[in-house]
Amino acid sequence: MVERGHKPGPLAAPAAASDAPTGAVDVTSDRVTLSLPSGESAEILLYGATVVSWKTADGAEKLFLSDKAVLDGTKAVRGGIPLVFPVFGPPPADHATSALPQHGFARTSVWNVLGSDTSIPSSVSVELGLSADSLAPAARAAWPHEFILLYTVTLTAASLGTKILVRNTGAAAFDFKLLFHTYLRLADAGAAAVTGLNGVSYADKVAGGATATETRDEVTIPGEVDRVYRDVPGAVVVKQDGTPVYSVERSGLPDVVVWNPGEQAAAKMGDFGPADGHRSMLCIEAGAVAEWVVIEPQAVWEGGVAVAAV
Ligand code: TA6
Repeated sequence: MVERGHKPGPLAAPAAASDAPTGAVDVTSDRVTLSLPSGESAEILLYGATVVSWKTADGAEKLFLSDKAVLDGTKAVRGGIPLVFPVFGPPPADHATSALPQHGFARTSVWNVLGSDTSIPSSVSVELGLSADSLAPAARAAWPHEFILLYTVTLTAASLGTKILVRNTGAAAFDFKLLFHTYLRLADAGAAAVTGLNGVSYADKVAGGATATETRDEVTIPGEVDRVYRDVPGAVVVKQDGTPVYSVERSGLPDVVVWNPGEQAAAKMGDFGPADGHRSMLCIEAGAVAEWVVIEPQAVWEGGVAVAAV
């Protein structure tokens, strides 16, 4: 079982292989900060294991965080990288997740710091854990499965990696969906495009879930977009004004959700700001969401994504 450490202390860094300066991991009561000697940093709240900041060496913030985001642990964070598990979207009434809130409990549970790695200068990582016995009673009652989630966030000079391992520690199989709900920061979503989706079938949630096949090399964001692309074959690249700015590479995660609320849906969210914030973000969400993943007792499942700022 993953121990619940209410007040994690500083973590001992393993000895460096050379005298080169290594990255640092700073743990406080509510968050973990990763930083590299070259200037990059990332911040992860223990609430939801939500990555709320990722900065490149020049100090540029790469994630969108709403200026109305609630960060006190009373509501899922609007922005950064919320973790969606074990259900994506509103739970189906006829599924074992039916009593859970939209997108499940991972993003609203308090995670534990399990360890960190600063052994090489060019990379720093932290591992967070969540298990059935550390869930809030309401979530435990709503979804009574035995599990462990191990979540590793890795910062390098060029990328932010997020990798998750799910282990079924119980005696019965269960099924789940999982997704990294990554809010990328953009200069102007209206002049952005997403490549890597041509020929891929998708469900269009704005059109009531209608399915179709993408025919464009460059998917643009003229307003509200909410599409679940299924079995995306390779990397997805986000362009700003024709220039690639992010490359998203996945392993073990077949699907990609492209979401921007547009002006009207953004205005309906009490925690979304500023008013024109939808223009500064685009969610490119890597996940396993088109189908339920079945995990047998004691089995392990892994998925990960690396976002490179290019
Ligand atoms: O992943 C896209 C999506 O499921 C959208 O349909 C949208 O409503 C969004 O997530 C945000 O969900 P939230 O529960 O965070 O308001």
